[in-house]
Amino acid sequence: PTPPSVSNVTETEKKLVTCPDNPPRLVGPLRIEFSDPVTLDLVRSENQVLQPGGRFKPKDCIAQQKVAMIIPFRNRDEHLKFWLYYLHPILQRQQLDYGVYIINQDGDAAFNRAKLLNIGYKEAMKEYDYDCFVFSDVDLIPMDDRNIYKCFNQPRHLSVSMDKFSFRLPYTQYFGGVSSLSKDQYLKINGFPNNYWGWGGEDDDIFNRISSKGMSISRPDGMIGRCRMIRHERDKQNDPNPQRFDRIAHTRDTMAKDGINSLTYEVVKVEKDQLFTKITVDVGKL
Ligand code: UDH
Repeated sequence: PTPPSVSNVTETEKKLVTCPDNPPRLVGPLRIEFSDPVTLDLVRSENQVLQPGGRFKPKDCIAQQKVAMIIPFRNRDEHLKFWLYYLHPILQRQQLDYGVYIINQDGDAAFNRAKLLNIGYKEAMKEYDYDCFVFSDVDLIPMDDRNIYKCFNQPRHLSVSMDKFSFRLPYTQYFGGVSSLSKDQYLKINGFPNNYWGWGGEDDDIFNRISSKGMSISRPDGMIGRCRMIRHERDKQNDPNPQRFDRIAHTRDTMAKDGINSLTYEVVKVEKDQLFTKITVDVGKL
């Protein structure tokens, strides 16, 4: 007979098994609309299971993955409320062990989306042993909860059929909007570029990094991958970057020295809300 084991694990924890591939409480297609504004207090009251910083773990099984949701952000509070309102319940039904990180660019210099995503990776890793990273624009909401916000064998593009592109991929190599990379996949491409200031190109650079390392893009099917974008005008300090075409043409030469290995920034403030961790950062300027 085996001797009684000495451990701190409680009886209930011992019985937990890994969560299934098909989470049982998924509902499929969702009604997503943005006509009635939501408040953070409403979202907080509907998500009382969350731990400070927008953290969650399923209680009836052990999550397959520990996922950091990384959102590049500046001055989009209205969009963020909708994102939190829709995504928290979806991510819980998906039985993920997750945390939500809002990476807020301080100041009003040119916006730098990819650098904010790198910072999100770095800051999230300081907090928890995440093995998967979902990088999501703040204005994109999935229309089907079977589009699971986790990592796959290959880097995943999740926002494959957006309403603004008539529910089609704008081009085959498109990797913008919402994507996921495991820690290994992310490190294999040295993270993302830090020098795309203003709008555009950084997502194509990431695609180039992935394909140059011999990886391919995984995608959900077009129905499950439908999502809505909250309509908005172009932000201040996010005009199309005229250097983007030149930079994309040289990803293979630049990626080894520009990425997570060359990232520099200053943390200005860290705020822990029930719904998210908001990290305000100085990313420098062009
Ligand atoms: N973002 C911010 N604040 C900014 C700029 C960008 O939070 O000032 C973040 C946000 O998460 C956003 C993402 O970066 O979802 C991508 O930026 P974007 O929404 O500007 O890019 P997109 O391609 O839109 O979605 C481009 C402008 C379209 C103008 C259309 C006018 N009719």
